[in-house]
Amino acid sequence: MSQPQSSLNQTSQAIPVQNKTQKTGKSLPLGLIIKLGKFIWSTMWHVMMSQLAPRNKSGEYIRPQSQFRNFVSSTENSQYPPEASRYRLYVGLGCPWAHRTLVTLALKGLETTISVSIVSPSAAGIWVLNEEEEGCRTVPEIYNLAQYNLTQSQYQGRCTVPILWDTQTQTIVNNESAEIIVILNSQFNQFAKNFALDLYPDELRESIDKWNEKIYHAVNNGVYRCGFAQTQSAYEQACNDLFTTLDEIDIALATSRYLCGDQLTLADVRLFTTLFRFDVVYYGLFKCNRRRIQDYQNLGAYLRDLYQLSGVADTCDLESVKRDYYGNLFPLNPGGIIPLGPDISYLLKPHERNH
Ligand SMILES: N[C@@H](CCC(=O)N[C@@H](CS)C(=O)NCC(=O)O)C(=O)O
Repeated sequence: MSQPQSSLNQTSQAIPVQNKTQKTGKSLPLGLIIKLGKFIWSTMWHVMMSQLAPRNKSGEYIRPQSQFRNFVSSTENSQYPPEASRYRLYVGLGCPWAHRTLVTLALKGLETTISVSIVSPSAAGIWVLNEEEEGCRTVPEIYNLAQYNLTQSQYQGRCTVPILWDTQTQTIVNNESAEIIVILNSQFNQFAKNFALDLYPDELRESIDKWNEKIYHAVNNGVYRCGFAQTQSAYEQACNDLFTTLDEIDIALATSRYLCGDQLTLADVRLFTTLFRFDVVYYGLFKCNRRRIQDYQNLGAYLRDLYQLSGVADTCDLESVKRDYYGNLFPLNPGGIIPLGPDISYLLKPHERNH
């Protein structure tokens, strides 16, 4: 019986680089090029990740704290009283944290009270405005202006979105999405179309806070802990935490329409923006590929339910999510090729969660 020809022989004959090396001696051997490439690539990756994704000694990603933490309130002498057309949100459409603020804005019906400026990531990985505003062209310039107006000093931290901006004092009120959505839920009711909708009611706060705590660590930030892990063990820990928590949520959703019962809350808003991105970018790019959300019986239908709530689908921009994650936002895809899929039309299928 004739043996198949050795693939090694075939390869060495087929690779012109090696032949050229032998003939001219000018190019490096292929093996060396690959080794050198891997070394440079992995060194650069560690340098970039150490800037982009701070980590602890075990290689686990640690998210920096947001620094502007003021509140809009109608109390006497409030520096930031609720007013129509005074505040503005800076958001990137790819960003899940910024997306929380857009969903809350839509659910409350505050689109005509608070304006929205959309920013996009530049090739250098900073958020850039579509047009000059407040004399600024980039989000770092917005942060510097705010810091200068508050303390006459230069801003030192991360320049993240979302930002709740006060056009009157030209400062940042708050840059923490978890707090901005609490502000939007409660402080602008006099202007809100859906003023009676309370996404953070007193009687559910304990349950909402409990879910938020668990879901932030294991899911919202958990997908980043997977994607930005810098050691195998840090990745495995994050991935196990993520899927254990998704399984737990799936079980809870078997007997409850939303996380805290029949009523939609901020806990659902916070989970939704991560779930929307899950099968699209986290599953592949961040290596969260044990299971897709659409394959969970309850979580899959729950995602469809939230997506179909009035105004929510309009806040979801699939193309921006793919473009930002696979393109300029993270150095995880050096070739810059953006996948064609997935098709998310299944999000419009009946969810039957209201029975
Ligand atoms: N804690 C912040 C995190 C926001 C955040 O990390 N945003 C990302 C975009 S998805 C960002 O702007 N990153 C830019 C940077 O870190 O320089 C929040 O929830 O508001």
